[in-house]
Amino acid sequence: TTADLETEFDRIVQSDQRIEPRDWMPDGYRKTLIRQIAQHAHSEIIGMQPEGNWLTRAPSLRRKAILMAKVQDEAGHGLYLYSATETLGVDRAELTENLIEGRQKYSSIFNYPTLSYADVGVIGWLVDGAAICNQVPLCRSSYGPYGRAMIRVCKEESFHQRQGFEMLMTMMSGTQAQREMVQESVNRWWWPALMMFGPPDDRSPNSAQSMAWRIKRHTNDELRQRFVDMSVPQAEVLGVTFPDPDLAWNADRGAYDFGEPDWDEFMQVVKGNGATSVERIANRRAAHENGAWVRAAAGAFAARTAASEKE
Ligand code: FAQ
Repeated sequence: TTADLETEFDRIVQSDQRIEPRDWMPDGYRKTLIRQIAQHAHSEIIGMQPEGNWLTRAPSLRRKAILMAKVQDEAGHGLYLYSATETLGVDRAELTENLIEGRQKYSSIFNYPTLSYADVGVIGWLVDGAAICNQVPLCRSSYGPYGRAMIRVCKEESFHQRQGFEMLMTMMSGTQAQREMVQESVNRWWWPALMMFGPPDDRSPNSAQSMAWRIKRHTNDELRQRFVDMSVPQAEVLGVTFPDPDLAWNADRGAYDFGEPDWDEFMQVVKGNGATSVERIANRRAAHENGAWVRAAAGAFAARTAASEKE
């Protein structure tokens, strides 16, 4: 009966075992996973654009090769995550339609422009840094295909974070103009990076249920705090500051106090009113439409191969 299936589902989740694609799961669990994993996949794919913007202007062959590899890794992450979503019974083509028609979200962070080359380093350091902070606990997510995908994704994101930090270290030991470029970029990205963790806990409608199902392991505010605590010492090593007058060590809490992100700005960006929201989707739509002939050719080839195997 359904009650027995639910009991078994709860037992698996509560004992920290994995739910696998063929296991019974509540509709709400399936829907939540499709929503979160698809949004995550879309973020990886849209997330290729801000840094991709600098591929043609990287200052050396070495920097260009590194950046190209990183952007390609993000494409790989998107494809893994679309595959993980497909195990829940949705089709990747449908997910792409949802993205380009604005029916599904992607991370707010990718709706900001990359105005200087320092942004490449700062995205690696702070954006990949925030992504790792959020995603390491997701390696223990209760849904097997998602948790397993996160393991490889996190390894690659760690490399991305280090390449960003290394690039910034190089710039910080360069000229005064380079140091200013890094600081200016940090000033623009700090608050949007904090927003990546989602709304504050008292305004996060999905957190409680996702935590009970062990899809999420920590609340948005817990992870945001962890990220701030991790980033401040790194900023000191680099020699940059964060644009937050309220940032201060709190010995009682053993953590940094920090200011409130602009949640109105966050809501506007999530609604599709970010500085580059329209451009990001237009680029994705154009890439999809320009790739139609590749999908048609691959489909025709697969059909012909299948037919000749039957003969
Ligand atoms: N942007 O109730 P909650 C990367 C939405 S890393 C846009 O708290 P939840 C790597 C949320 O969907 C970035 N929307 O939601 C990379 C919900 O709306 P809905 C991707 C946001 O799901 C680096 C509503 O607000 N990482 O790509 C955001 O429990 C460099 C209420 O929020 C992931 O997706 C936001 N920041 O918690 C690539 C990680 N925050 O769906 C290239 C996996 C919230 O009900 C270059 N996802 N919303 O219509 C998660 O951990 C969670 O989904 C959260 C949100 C924490 C993002």
